Amino acid sequence: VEASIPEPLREAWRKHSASEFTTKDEFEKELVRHIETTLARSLYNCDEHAAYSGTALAFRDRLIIEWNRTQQRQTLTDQKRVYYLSLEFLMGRALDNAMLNVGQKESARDINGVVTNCLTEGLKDLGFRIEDVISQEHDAALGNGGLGRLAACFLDSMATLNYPAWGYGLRYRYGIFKQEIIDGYQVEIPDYWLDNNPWEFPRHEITVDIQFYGTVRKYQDESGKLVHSWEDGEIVQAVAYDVPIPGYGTKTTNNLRLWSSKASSGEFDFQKFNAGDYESAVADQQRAETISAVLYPNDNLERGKELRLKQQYFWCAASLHDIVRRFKKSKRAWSEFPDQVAIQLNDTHPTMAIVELQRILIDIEGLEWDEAWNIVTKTFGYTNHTVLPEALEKWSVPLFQNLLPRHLQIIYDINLYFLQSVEKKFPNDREILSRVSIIEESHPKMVRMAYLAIIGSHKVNGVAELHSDLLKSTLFKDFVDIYGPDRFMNVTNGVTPRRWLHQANPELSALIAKKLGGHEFLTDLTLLDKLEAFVDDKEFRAEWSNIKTQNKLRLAKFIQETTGFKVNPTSLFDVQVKRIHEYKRQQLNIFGVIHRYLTIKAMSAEEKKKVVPRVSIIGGKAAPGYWMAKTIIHLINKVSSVVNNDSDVGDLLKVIFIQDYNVSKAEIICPASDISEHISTAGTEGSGTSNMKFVMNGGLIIGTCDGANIEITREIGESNIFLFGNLAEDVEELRHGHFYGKFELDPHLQKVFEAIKSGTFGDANEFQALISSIEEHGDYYLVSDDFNSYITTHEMVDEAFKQQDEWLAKSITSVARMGFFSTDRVINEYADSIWNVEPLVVKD
Ligand code: CBF
Repeated sequence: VEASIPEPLREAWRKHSASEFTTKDEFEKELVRHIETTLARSLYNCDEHAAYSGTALAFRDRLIIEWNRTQQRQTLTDQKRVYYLSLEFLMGRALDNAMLNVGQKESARDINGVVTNCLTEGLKDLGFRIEDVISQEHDAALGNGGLGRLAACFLDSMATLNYPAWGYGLRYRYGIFKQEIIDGYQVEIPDYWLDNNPWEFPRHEITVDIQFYGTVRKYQDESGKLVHSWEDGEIVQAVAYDVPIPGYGTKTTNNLRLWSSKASSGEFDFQKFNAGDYESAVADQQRAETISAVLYPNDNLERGKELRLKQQYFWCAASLHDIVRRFKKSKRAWSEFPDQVAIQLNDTHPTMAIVELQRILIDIEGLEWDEAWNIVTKTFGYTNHTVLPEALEKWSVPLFQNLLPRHLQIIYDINLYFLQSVEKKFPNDREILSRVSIIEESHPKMVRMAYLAIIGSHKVNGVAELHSDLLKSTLFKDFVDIYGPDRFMNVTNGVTPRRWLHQANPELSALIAKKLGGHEFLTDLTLLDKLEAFVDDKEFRAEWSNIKTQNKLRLAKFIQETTGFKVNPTSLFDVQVKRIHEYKRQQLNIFGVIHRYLTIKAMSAEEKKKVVPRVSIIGGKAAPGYWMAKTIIHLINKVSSVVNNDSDVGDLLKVIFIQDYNVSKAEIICPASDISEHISTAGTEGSGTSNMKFVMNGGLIIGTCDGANIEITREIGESNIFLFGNLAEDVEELRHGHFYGKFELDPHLQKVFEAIKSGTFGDANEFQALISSIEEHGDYYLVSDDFNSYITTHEMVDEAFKQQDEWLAKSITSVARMGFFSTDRVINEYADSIWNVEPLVVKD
């Protein structure tokens, strides 16, 4: 193709094509140009935010070139591509990450923290500090928590490893709400994040019409073939917005395509407008735009709302249309579709894509059912992230019938053929049919999306060993019997070391690079194991310890600025940051804090001298309708104001609630923890990924035998982690005992409850439901059962922290053994065992 373009033309393009900045002058020129022309600002009114926008625009001009080239390369080679369908991409900030990934920030900070780089220097010449400029960026928060952040880490690794891969998601106008704490209560503020977003490219020419409602007309065509025609209803338009995803240390820049909804009939109804009916003239437009307006703020909790199903179908149908269009350009036979296309379903949210592909193949492309279904099942893979029953998606059949009538028919057919095959395999087992049916025979009937996802995929994976084992032995047991064990597998999660080590903790990354002779560990994390040779090196330990102190100082400063509380950075920083959920047990944490507070209050002055000062830091959002989670936040904030103002306690204990925890705050928090808490009831957490981020940054962890804590323990060694609590295999028995045996509250917890009930932390009625869920209603999350082991393990943490030398050895050893937890390893596993896709290596 290149050869078909005359050389002078190519030469002219090459000459003027944007390339990396090599001098600060080049960058300054572009920065000033963007500030003065694109942003219409000047020397006199260029604030930090304008400097950020100018930098982002100047930098993104460079990014686009590689992005275009990557797309051309992928089209030309026509290799198999991966499409990652996720309703959530929790990206965080883009500028810092993009600069690091394309190497324009590499020399930004040397080991002593001295900054030498053309972007940094250029900004300085114009009166700005790069750190301040970077921190102007609004987080792209199109996700709730672990699931969305995992998708973002996957995009980074797929690009870094040169896989031809696209992400597909929704372009929400409002991301996850902003959390404010007012009088100790969570208040939700809308997160409108799209003003001046330099990272997205509207593709107004790429639109897809998406149909809803209507009816299905059945008739025979001239050849006698039965035709299903989906007619009438409502059409909404999907418009593509593209976001470049640069890989680290490679020219590959992949694409994330987000769909936005718009009325298909143009701006608004002119007939109504001319008749003076202004309100209803815009009503259709507004209704259409509502589809992509807001991210549902529930994590591990499904509510069965029609708008959510609309979002899911809208996004799946637009993405499938795009994928099929791209495939059809290659003029290959349909049977080759699975050789060219792998689609990964991030949870059951995109399960409608299975049904949509079957519909396209049989209703539009005219394939026979079996041929089409064979293509579908070879194309899809499904990742399950949780065993929690409240998170499993089910849609009511009447709602489905109304919104997507043709799809419901197809689901019924899929189910029929599936149940016929089950009946053949287990002719004497009638019960299994109702257990595995996609349709639950309840009132109303429900469509079980996880079952549809399993039946329509060739591989189903869990996200950590215990989680995958539990799926096979409980939730999906029947399906293992039906399909055999090969369809089910485990791929333990990871995180990208680029953002979570190099970007979040540049000093530690630089120190590691100094020891290992370069930054290669960022693309081969197993190289970290070489650090173990330096565990006893005194100078190295001192540097390691100094970096932790600096990071703690940075967090202490942030805490003072945002909460007004002053914390002593020599204290033990104990962190739990994640979504607030009963199964994650922030209530256990705060009860433990109250126990510590009561213990200190009862101490003599002499005894107090032996106490290891502690700062308990907790952060996370509760789903707006999750009342118990909000009660936990309220209690944490009440305890914080009592403890932090108690002069008897002083610096021995401080309790901090971090408001509006998000990705950019995590980047400050993770490097600063001494110990972090991953304390879910055993068997409830899919994997957890913040556990990995903390250990990668030299923090130790206290945790239950749950999720990826188990593999972390296996990798770093039992002596480097503080495990406590009951095991998953005992949970059912214990729960049974709470109802049918004698339930005895742990005596220490009893004292904690007495303090709360006596009003030590304000109006006791506010916390009554939280207490009675444990005392009276069965303690489903085993808070009481695990309390004693939790507080005694914390005592061990205190003792261990006193031995700073040993603590440092644990910290270094743990980091050295974290090589397994890079998403690069994870993506390679998906590529080999699910997608069957090869990287597209780029030559210079
Ligand atoms: O696999 C990524 C994460 O997904 C969840 O957040 C989810 O299902 N929403 C799980 O709860 C996490 O355990 C898991 O790490």
